Amino acid sequence: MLKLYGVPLSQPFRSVAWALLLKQCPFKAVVTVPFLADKPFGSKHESYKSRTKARSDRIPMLQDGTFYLVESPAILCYLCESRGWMDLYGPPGSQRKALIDSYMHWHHSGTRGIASLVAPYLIPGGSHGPRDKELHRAHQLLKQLESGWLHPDENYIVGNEISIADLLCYEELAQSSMTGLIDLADYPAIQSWMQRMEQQPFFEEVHLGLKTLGLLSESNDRPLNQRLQAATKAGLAGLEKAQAGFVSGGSQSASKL
Ligand SMILES: N[C@@H](CCC(=O)N[C@@H](CS)C(=O)NCC(=O)O)C(=O)O
Repeated sequence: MLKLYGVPLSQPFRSVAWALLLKQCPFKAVVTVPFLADKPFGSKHESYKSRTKARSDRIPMLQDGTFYLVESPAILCYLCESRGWMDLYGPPGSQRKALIDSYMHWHHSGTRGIASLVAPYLIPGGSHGPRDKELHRAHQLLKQLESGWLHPDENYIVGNEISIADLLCYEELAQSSMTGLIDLADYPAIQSWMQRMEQQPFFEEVHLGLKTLGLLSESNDRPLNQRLQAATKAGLAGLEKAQAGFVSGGSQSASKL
């Protein structure tokens, strides 16, 4: 069975997990907590790092047999190509695939930048004060999504079918909007597209962790580390619940959406 290392509160981890669920491809989520390098279990300890062969110590990481892969877009491309999930990507040489690739190259320096609003809450010792510079940058990026990547004639980032580009993009926006750190009221195209994403199978299960975490924009009596732990637990339960109905051994059979 495939293994996916990471935590459900990580945006790129959720993108990959959602793709696996959409395709009813069984996987085991292996809790690997970023920023906890000194913890021997369930964190980025030496055994995790040795598996990445020092290419990167970030999560998510996919394990497929003895093969290990980091970087969520590369993981998603690998899964689509190795399992024949061409509806989520696009046949080699196709313009659909080229446009999805185009978004994914932009994603790292684009939408991913919005994560800087949430990161301080998830990093031990991070400061939670106003983040005007990050907010300004986030709105610049949102404008590029609103009037650029989200084409008015298309339901998704590329065409009228969901792709791995949408999964990557959605998770970055969900991280900030579901925690109340950004207001999307001025972005109608983004809002409509997000609503379409929220109609996709397994939306609830994939976002149980984020929903359990709740608003970061408001004060909360519960210590943040307790909330993060509860959210991680709920997120993992969501992924298990989603897989409970899978037919065993269905990893290679690409179910169509
Ligand atoms: N470009 C990578 C980004 C991965 C990433 O930033 N992961 C974060 C958690 S969401 C992480 O591992 N941070 C810990 C660190 O940088 O040490 C991807 O798309 O997979």
